This record gives sequence, structure tokens and C-alpha cells, in this order.
Amino acid sequence: MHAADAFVAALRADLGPDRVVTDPEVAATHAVDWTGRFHGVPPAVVRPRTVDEVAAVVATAIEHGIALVPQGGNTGLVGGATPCDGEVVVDLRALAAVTDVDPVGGQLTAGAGTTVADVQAAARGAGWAYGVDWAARDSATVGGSVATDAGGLRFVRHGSTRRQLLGVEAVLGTGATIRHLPAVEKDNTGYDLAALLCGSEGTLGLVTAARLRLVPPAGPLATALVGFASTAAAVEAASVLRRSLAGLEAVELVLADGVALVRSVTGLPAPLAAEAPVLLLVEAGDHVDPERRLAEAVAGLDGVLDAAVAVDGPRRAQLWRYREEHTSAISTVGPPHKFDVTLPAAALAAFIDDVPDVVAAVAPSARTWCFGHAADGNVHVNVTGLAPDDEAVADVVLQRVADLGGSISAEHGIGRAKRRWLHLARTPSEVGAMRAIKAALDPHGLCNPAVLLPPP
Ligand code: 2HG
Ligand code: ZN
Repeated sequence: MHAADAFVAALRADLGPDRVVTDPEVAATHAVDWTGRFHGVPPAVVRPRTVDEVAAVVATAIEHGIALVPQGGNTGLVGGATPCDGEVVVDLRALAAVTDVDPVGGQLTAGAGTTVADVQAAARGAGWAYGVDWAARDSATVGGSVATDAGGLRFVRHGSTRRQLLGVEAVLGTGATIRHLPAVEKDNTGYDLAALLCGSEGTLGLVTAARLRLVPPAGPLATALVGFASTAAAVEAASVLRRSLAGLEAVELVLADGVALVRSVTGLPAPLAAEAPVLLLVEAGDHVDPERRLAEAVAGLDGVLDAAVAVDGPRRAQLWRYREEHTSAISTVGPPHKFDVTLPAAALAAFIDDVPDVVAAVAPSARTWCFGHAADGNVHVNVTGLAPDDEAVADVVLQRVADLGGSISAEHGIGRAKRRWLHLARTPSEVGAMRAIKAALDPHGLCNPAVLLPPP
């Protein structure tokens, strides 16, 4: 019997037939990443409901030599959860319980399959907030956000997922289950395995639950869309706001061509009376009069062409749409190649201005779209009009980022898309240390084998 068939038969006998799906139509829904760029044909999709069932999946995979790709909401953008090489998909969405909510200490435990939106709702229900948020909140899951150390729209205020993480429960590639979900926030008891698994992209094991710290809820929020004459003025404004505006929640950057695309897809009206080549979406709270505080802060910035400030929910939501609809609007042009890069603050504006020419030099008919998290130095360079396996654009864009002292992945992870360029961000001895950790925790090499680390 083929190894995958033996794996399926053994797991069906152990967990029950409904936990192991081989129907090609169902498997196909797990076989393509969100961008449509990466796809595969998984022999099966496994749907464990408990950590013990995940442990059974891993034990059976070890026994039969089957590689596993963990998957949550499948909103990843770098092929990190796509079974391109015939791996079995482990769909963790059934592990969706929020438990042990501590309304006094501000913590909760969330199963890997809990959506980010459900964590946010549970936090709100306990009088707190969750510090991480991004547009895919309704489908992206805790497991995926831990595996990629997801950043998102509130990084400037609360940092990325790793900063929220107090502990994890996971099944390692050894087959061992580790569980450290502390009820306390200060905890110096040796290796921080949660921080290690965070950003490991499923290469060491499968995260089944996370203990998350909550943050104080923001007060009433004000949101501004501010048009600038240049990228340099917008980036400088982001720095000024970080220093001067208390309660800053978000500083997001969009460009005129991206806004025009979003408008053509959504039918939204022009955001401002004046045409602006670069816009910042700024959100701040924690003030007695947030609208006045934000308007005053915006009025003090250089290079502003026009601005709109809102405090009521529907108008704020509309301003956010000019930013949040970028990902889906760009995907209507074609499957994009995504580069979620970070630049040192001093290099960000020139990079954003130059990168379309860097792309055009090797792909004249491609289109380059830039938007992102201005306060974090993180710009999302999306390139449409490329073949799925085109590597020339990645070569020049990621090299430019490395030359400027930036990082080739700010928040989406390395996945399959960028593993060949890991050397631009990590030294040979660092990659060697990562391989040693992988060999220790995934000795059979079955945990998401084709992501993050380049082929030896
Ligand atoms: C965002 O910031 C996400 O909206 C997606 O990280 C970015 O689509 C992208 O490239
Ligand atoms: Zn982002």
C-alpha cells in the first residue's frame, strides 16, 4: 500500500472516518493559497478536534513518513500553508475554543483554530482588547498568526503576535506535546518555547493553543486620512506622529494608484477634495476630545495637501476601506507576488519611490503596488503581471531591501515564496542554528518541510 493510503487507513481507524477527508473536491479547497500563486494536490485533509488528536496525527505521520502542512484560515500570502509537494493538510480550525479567560489579569487561552476576530470579541467581553488586528481577522486563526508572528495594523501600538504570547500548547515533530499556558505574565523559567515556535511557520511542530496577553481597550478613536505632496513628507509625518501623538493606534500608507484601484473595485468616492500622491491613514485614541487632538496633530505636519478627520463609526470604517481593500483589489488584477519588507525609517521613502523602477528594469510589463504600515517601516510591495515562478523580481527587490539594511519579511513570514532569499536576512551561522533546532524538534523532517529554511 502507498504510504499515504496506509496513513489515511491508520488515522481513520484511530480518529474515525469523518476526521480524514480524501474527497478531491474538499481537498482542493485547501490546496491553493490566498493569492492563487501556490497550489498542490494533498492526498488527504485531516481535521483533528483536540490536542490529543493532533498528537495522534503526528504519531501516525512519523510512523508512515508523511509530511504535514498545518493550515488555519488559509489567509497566508507566501505559500506557507499550501501542500505544494503532496503533503497532508492538517486543518486546525476545529480547535476553536476560547478558555480560561482572566478578566482580572487580562489573559485568555485560544485554540489554534480560533479566528482573530473571535479572540478580539472574547477580549472585549472581558473588558480588554486584543493588540493584534488586520483585514483578514474574520478567517485568519490564532495558530497561523502565532506560526507567522503576524504583525498587522496595530503594531505601532502593541507590537506583533510574539509580544502578546505568554505560552503555547503544541505537538512537536518529535511527537511530544508541550503545554505551557501560564496564568502569570512575568515568567522567567528558561527557554521561551512559545517565542521560538512563534514565527517558525510550522517547521518545528503544530501549535494547538496559545495563552495571549490582552491590552487595555483604546478610548474613543479618531481616524484621519491625510494627503501629502510626497512620500518623504508622509514618512516624516509618521515619525513625528510616533513621537508626539499619545494614543497612536495606526499609521498606514497608501498611494494614489492603489486608492484609484480600490475605488474602481469598490465604487468608493474620492477620499479627499485635493488629489494627493501619498496618503496616511492615522488613528488615535485615549483622549478626552480625540477629534480635536488628531486634527491639531495633523495641522502641525509638513507637506499636508488635504485631510479628513472622523470620529463616528461608519465614517471611520469608510476611511479604513481605502487601506484595507488594497489586498483584495490588487488580487482582481491577477495573482500578485508579495514582498512584505521593512526598511530602516531613513530609507523607506526613497525605497517606495524607487521600487517600481527596480521592478520595471527586469519586468517591464509588470505593475507595482505599494502600501503598508508607515510607522513600522513596513511596505507591502505587490507585483502583478508576473508568471507564478518568476524569480527575477524577487532577486532585485529583496536585494535592494538587504542593501538598504531592511528585512525581507516584516510580517507574512518566509514561506515558500522567500526561502531562497533567507541568506539576505540571516547569516550562515544563524541558518545553521535554525537547522539544528529543526533537527532537534522535527527529527523526521515532516513538519512543513518546504517552507522557511532553504533546501540544504
Ligand atoms: C496588510 O497589511 C496585509 O493588509 C496584507 O499584511 C498585505 O496584501 C498584502 O500584501
Ligand atoms: Zn501588513
